[in-house]
This record gives sequence, C-alpha cells and structure tokens, in this order.
Amino acid sequence: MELKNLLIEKSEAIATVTINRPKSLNALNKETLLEMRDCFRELAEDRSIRAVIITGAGEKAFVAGADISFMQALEPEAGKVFGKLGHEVMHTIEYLPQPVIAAVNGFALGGGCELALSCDMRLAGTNAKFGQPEVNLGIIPGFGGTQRLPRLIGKGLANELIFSGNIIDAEEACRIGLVNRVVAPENLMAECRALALKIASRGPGAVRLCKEAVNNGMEMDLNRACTYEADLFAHCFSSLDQKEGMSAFLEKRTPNFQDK
Ligand code: CO8
Repeated sequence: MELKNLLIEKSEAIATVTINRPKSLNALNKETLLEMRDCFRELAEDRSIRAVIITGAGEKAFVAGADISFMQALEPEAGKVFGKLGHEVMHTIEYLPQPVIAAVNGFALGGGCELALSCDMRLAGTNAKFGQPEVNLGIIPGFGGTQRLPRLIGKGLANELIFSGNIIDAEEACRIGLVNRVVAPENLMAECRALALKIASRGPGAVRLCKEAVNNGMEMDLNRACTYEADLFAHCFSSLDQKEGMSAFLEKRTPNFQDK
C-alpha cells in the first residue's frame, strides 16, 4: 500500500502510525481517512503487532480536525458519506484487536479529539489542547464525539465542551479524565512506547480478551456483562499461554508467551 498521508513504523511488536500532513496540522481529509482505514485493517490481521501508537507529525498538532477545506463545499449526501467513513475508521481503531495508545502531541480538535477518543488510552504532552469546536463551524461532531466523549468523561462535562466549543489544555483534560496522564513533550513518545512494550510483554490472547471484555461489556447491562466476562474468562483456560503464565509464576521465572 502506497501511503501519502501516513507514516507507519513497526518495531519490537509495536506499530506507530503517524498522521502526516503537518502543513494542515494533520487535518483528516478523505484520502487520509481511506489510508487510515486500510492501514488499521491490515494491522488488525498482523499477529506480530501487539500494541499500536497513533500520533501526529510535527510539533504542533496531533490532528486539528477533519479537513475544513475539504468539507466546506459538501452537500448533505456527501457529508453523510464523509461522516460514515470517519465512523468506520474510528470503529476500526476502537475494535482493533491490539490496544491503541493516542500520543497527543499538540492540537486534538474536532475529528482529532474524536480520533483520540477512539483509542484505548490517551497520553498527552503538556502542549496538547483538546476540544470539539465544531459548533464554531456550524456543524456537530461527526466522528463519534457526541457519543464517545460523554461515555468517557460524563454527560455534563461533555455537554459543556461540545456546546461551547471550548478548548482545554492537557492538565484540564487530565483532571476530567479525558487523558490518562500528561508528560513533557520530549518524553511523550518514550512514555507511550514504554507502556506499549509493557502491554506487548503480557499474554497476547489475554490482552485481546481484556479489550473485548471492556469494549463489548460496556455496551451491556452489568449482569449480562459479567456473564460475558465469565465466558471470556473460561475461554482463557483453553490457551497454552494460561498454562505458561501460571507455570512461570509458580516456577518464579518470566513467562514465555507464544500467543497460543
Ligand atoms: N482543516 C483544514 N486545514 C486546517 C485545519 C483543519 N481542521 N486546521 C488547521 N488547518 C490549516 C490552516 O488552514 C493553516 O493552513 P495555511 O497555512 O494553508 O493557511 C495551517 O493548517 C496552520 O493552521 P493555522 O495557521 O490556523 O495555525 P494556528 O497555530 O494559528 O492555529 C488552530 C491552530 C487553533 C488549531 C487553528 O488552525 C484551528 O482553529 N484549526 C481548526 C480547528 C477546528 O475547527 N477543528 C474542527 C474541524 S471540524 C471537525 O473536525 C468535524 C469532524 C467530524 C466531521 C464529520 C463530517 C460529516
């Protein structure tokens, strides 16, 4: 796949996907979203990759939103197609078998905030800024922001951000639970990588099932979700990695997981 708007680097079981349109602050146009969709579909099939980091090129932005110059002339039908493509990309990331970390290295606005929301975890540089400024443009968040933001930080705080278009800094984002933690910009990628490597060292099948349990379980009522968790828990005992993990503990050694 020839990529014009993304950089993909794979090393030590970690894939780093960089949105690479720094002159437009990594704004998401149709071409970029199509490349992202194909790239994440491929990563989903790549068993050698055990965690993914998403970041933005340059020092200013993670992603400053969907591309306004692309959207400006859209009619309702084309707007729907564009919105659906964005949803498809966010859904692919959210349900990727591997955990996904957003390394938020600057502006994460509109579709950029929604991209971060579709990731499993968000680490931010002190220079990061978050917001859903769509109402300034006469539109609503269209890549899942009205749904994922209230689920993550609660309805009242999400409403304030979405209705006002306020932009908040990384510390505030951390205070309200929008990001996991804030680090110095120069340490951001190293922190994300350390977390990704730690996850990659754990039982791969167990990590996949944890993600499934959280994602799918949160859409169910608690009783059904706990029954679902119990099924996944039972399934773990059919894996060689469960035997290996527990043997290693009892033998006081590091487990050698085979993803089997
Ligand atoms: N789209 C297109 N181009 C952009 C975008 C964007 N979202 N953001 C920045 N750029 C471009 C600028 O136009 C500028 O280009 P040029 O150099 O050619 O003039 C370049 O990037 C640098 O930007 P600025 O000069 O504006 O940089 P500043 O440091 O002065 O400001 C800001 C940085 C504050 C981030 C500012 O660029 C800004 O406000 N950007 C727009 C932020 C925004 O409103 N984002 C939300 C977009 S809407 C959206 O994401 C909806 C998602 C769902 C869509 C569903 C569709 C159906």
